[in-house]
Amino acid sequence: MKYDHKQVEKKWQDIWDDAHCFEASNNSDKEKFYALVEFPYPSGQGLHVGHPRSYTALDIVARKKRMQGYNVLYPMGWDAFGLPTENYAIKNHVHPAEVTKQNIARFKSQLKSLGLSFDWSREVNTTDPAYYKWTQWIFQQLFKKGLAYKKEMNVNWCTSCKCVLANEEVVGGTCERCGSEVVHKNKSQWMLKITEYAQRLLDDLDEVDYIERVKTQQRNWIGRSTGAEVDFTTTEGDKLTVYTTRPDTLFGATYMVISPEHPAVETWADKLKNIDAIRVYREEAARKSDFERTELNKEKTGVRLDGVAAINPVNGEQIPIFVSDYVLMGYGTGAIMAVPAHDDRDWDFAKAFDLPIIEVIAGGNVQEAAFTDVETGTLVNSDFLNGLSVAEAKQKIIAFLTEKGLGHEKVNFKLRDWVFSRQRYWGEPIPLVYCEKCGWVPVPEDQLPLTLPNVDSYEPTENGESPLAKMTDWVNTVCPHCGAPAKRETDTMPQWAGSSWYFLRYMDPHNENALASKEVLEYWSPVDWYNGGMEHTTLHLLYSRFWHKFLYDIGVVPTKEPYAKRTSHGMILGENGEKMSKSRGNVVNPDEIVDVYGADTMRLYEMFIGDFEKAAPWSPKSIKGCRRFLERVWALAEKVQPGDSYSAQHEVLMHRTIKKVGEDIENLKANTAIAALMSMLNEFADKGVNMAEYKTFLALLNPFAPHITEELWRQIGGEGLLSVAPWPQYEDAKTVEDSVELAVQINGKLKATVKLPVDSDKQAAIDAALAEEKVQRAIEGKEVVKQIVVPNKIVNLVVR
Ligand code: ANZ
Ligand code: ZN
Repeated sequence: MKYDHKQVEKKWQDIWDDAHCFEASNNSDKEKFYALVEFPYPSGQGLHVGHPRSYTALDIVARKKRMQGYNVLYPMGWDAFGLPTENYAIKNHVHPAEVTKQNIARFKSQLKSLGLSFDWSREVNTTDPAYYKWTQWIFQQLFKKGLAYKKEMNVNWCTSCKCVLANEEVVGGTCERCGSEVVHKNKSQWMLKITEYAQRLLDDLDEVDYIERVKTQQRNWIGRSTGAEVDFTTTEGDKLTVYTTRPDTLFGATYMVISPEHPAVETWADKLKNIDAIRVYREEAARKSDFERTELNKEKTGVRLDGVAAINPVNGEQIPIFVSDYVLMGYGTGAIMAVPAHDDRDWDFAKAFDLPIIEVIAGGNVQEAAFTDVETGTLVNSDFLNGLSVAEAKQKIIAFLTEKGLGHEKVNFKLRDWVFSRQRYWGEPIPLVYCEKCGWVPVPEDQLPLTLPNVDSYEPTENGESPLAKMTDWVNTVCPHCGAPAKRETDTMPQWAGSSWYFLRYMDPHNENALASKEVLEYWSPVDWYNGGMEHTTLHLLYSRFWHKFLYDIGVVPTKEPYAKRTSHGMILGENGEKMSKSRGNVVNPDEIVDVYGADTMRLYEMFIGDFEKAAPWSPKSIKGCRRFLERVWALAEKVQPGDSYSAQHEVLMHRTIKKVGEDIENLKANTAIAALMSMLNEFADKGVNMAEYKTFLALLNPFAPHITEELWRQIGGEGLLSVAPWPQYEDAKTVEDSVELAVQINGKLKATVKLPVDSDKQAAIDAALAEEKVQRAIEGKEVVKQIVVPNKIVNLVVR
């Protein structure tokens, strides 16, 4: 019989479905194992060959754990709110809900065709009102605890999406999603106080098993730094406060810079002779992204304030104040003391504006020290700090400032609060009502979900208001508090809302009374293993840790951290080594691969493609190799000899391979596991295979190629479903060979081989060699002048 993947794969997918064999139980005596992959955004393009890399890797883990007797939860769902769907809906005049439905149907059938062992009975969809009821509920809890607030602020505005973006969504000054220019705009926005959790988000990284680069990226993003806030007085008699990580360099501060948006500018407007020039400069700055503004080697620009100056608090010197775009309003206090001798940006600026430069630290590479935290050197030109080390000087100056009431120690974080509103239609409505008398009031809990109204047009408005604002029937309501006329919030939540807690819903997806029941949360928490893209490290991964910590604080979830372990996969690139994209014409459609070669080949190939953590280019040639391997596995079934225990010749191979494949799966080294299975197959093809051996082989291969192994298992009379059969066991002692073959050479030429116990001594090896008939014939009549033994490998006899 020929291997017909189409027939085999469909058949087993149906059988697994009917048997419900991948459904997890919320009521089980087994040990639980919760494996999670990032649920996809169901785009109109369908599944990308990149998706299955992550899904297959954890599918292999999930399948093995199931065979090992765990109660495994491996769920899948849809992160379905978002702009591409909305934009498509606008263009094609269909409701986004309809578009979403079609996209999900396509994605689901593609995923099913890959034989992934998801528990489809727990499928979630973030756009389902029964789901977003709880997203809204969590938002209301945040609001009630003062962690959601509305604020007029300078936001990133994508000129093409007509939508506010979080800092995380701006990449190199452009929109992460569409690549268009991002400008700054003042808008009133809902904000979530993730900054309140900054320290805990940082500290608790020590308690989780995340790969190092994920931890590092999160730490850098949270960006904790310690320094001081220092008050400078001005010639106006008021105070200008700066944040500095180097208060020790205070004597070297020869000018100050404030952000063009700093409120002091308008406070001093009457006094500033060049206020017009300053305002023009501010407008120019507003058009630039933070990224452009703070780039190290960009040309420094600015305007000197004509009419107001500052006074350095430690020496009473009057110093000029500038506005410059390299100082951002959103960090520290939006004002800095500039120390050109020891800060690169200040140095460039001082050179451009011909300002004094005073060295205050001698020795060591101080220029570099400011940026690398290698704070070496000794204080000079600094009065009472002279002669101190940087660390000592910091301590002393902070004590001095504190005592005089001029400043204090201060910890700062780079992390910003999370901009949580979008002026778009296709998102969760923010469940709040504005009443003139009572302010913002939550929609009563029994009225959740607050569903999206049906509108005729989802077009974003030119003035940046949500399309919902035009729906007056929906907007006008009464205050839940006092009954007076009131208005609904018309902004919706950002795409990151639904994904911030979805892993909790999988535990109890049909619960109508809670996001999940206490017992169930207790049983499944935390997620044991979460795999996802590196690009989500500072967005989704951080956001969901924040929400989870909040839910922990209000007693909803039982653990501080949502995920015990986090790994990340490399991207699958096009054949030419570039990122796959339509415009580059290098996109591979997974449907075609499954159609021509089958899902099992596709799975094997994606796992064999290279180190899981690294990017890998697509290679049609190795797909064929994977397919051939499966054909040989199929053909071998006809050659299996009877035998219900491992043969002596294969015993070590069996135990060793069981051990290796199991360990490799745990370490996401599917590629080397597959290589071990390939060499096992070669061994069988060479030397024969019995039933016990073949069964073990099929079990080991099953997580990688579940359909073909399930079919062969049935054909050879295996019991039940292989997918839930016990995982093969090994004995450590049997993984090592107890005898080895040594090559016997005469004058360097191979003449024979001898089998000896491992680590036999030199004499035993020589004796065994001399006992061989071929050897005796070769040395007959000659004199052995030298005997060389390489233990466990070679006996070489030199003869004359
Ligand atoms: C004086 C100084 C001397 C500084 C020196 C550095 C080196 P991190 O470590 O990233 O927290 N700074 C403060 N607020 C700023 C803002 N809003 N925009 C741009 N730069 C700002 O950086 C803190 C340092 O960045 C601060 O310490 C300040 O410059 C600058 F040899 O103050 B420093
Ligand atoms: Zn009211």
